[in-house]
Amino acid sequence: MTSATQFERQGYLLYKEPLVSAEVITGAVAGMDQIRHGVSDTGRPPCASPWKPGDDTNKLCKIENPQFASKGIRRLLQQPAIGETIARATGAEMVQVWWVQLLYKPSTSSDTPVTTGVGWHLDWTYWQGHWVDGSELMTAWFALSDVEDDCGPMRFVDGSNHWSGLEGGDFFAQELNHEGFTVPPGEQWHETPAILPLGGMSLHHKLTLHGSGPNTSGRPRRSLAIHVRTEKSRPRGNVEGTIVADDLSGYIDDLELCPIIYGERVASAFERD
Ligand SMILES: O=C(O)CCC(=O)C(=O)O
Repeated sequence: MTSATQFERQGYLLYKEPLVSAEVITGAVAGMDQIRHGVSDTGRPPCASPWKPGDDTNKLCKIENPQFASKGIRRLLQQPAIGETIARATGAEMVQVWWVQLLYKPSTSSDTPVTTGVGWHLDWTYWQGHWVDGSELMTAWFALSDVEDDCGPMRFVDGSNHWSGLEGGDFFAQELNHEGFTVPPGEQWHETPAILPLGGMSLHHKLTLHGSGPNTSGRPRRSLAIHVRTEKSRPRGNVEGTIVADDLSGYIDDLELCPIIYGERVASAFERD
């Protein structure tokens, strides 16, 4: 089965071999640490974020668009292997990064209340106000630490990208409880944890249900969620009524911050609806 067929069927793929050099990874990890301490080496801060330097270090640290503030993270995003891998999985002619989230999940003790979980959700819930319906959008989740089963890996629900009518879900929910979701007749809820080495990557579809539990490994779980699109996507012109504060498709004309990592710029994908 080709990677494209598998991605289409199950809604995610796991790449268990490091995709980029150790030097590039080290630079991105250093960038992540700087940003968590409020330091930028580009003269520009990241976007407004749920977690800011000085906030509780026991909570999930989620910082929006860290590549604005770190050359090391920008360098990682520009690695051709990432774009080529996504193009193989999707058949895309163009792959562009349009938003990035830095995710640092600290280790917590198993007997304290969970503050680092990510509730079941599908990304489209958060993106639909910013991209026209049918836009081809996905997330490459790049591991900046080894992610074992006790690190609170992301968990994907196999084939849920084909389940119609799924609604709700909450990234910030702390319980991985799926009672609120209706499994369609003939389907089963089967979860796969994204166990990855440092430098590995998962790729998931905008409609694939995913979430993650606490990290009890004694080591931080580090990653970048790199949100990408293909030429089969178009930004909406109007973000009124959306459920997130920032304009998620608002930076795509800045190719330094939102690099095209495979193929050439396709003009129609930049026309606002
Ligand atoms: O890192 C996690 O556990 C969840 C990340 C996520 O929801 C995403 O990358 O879309």
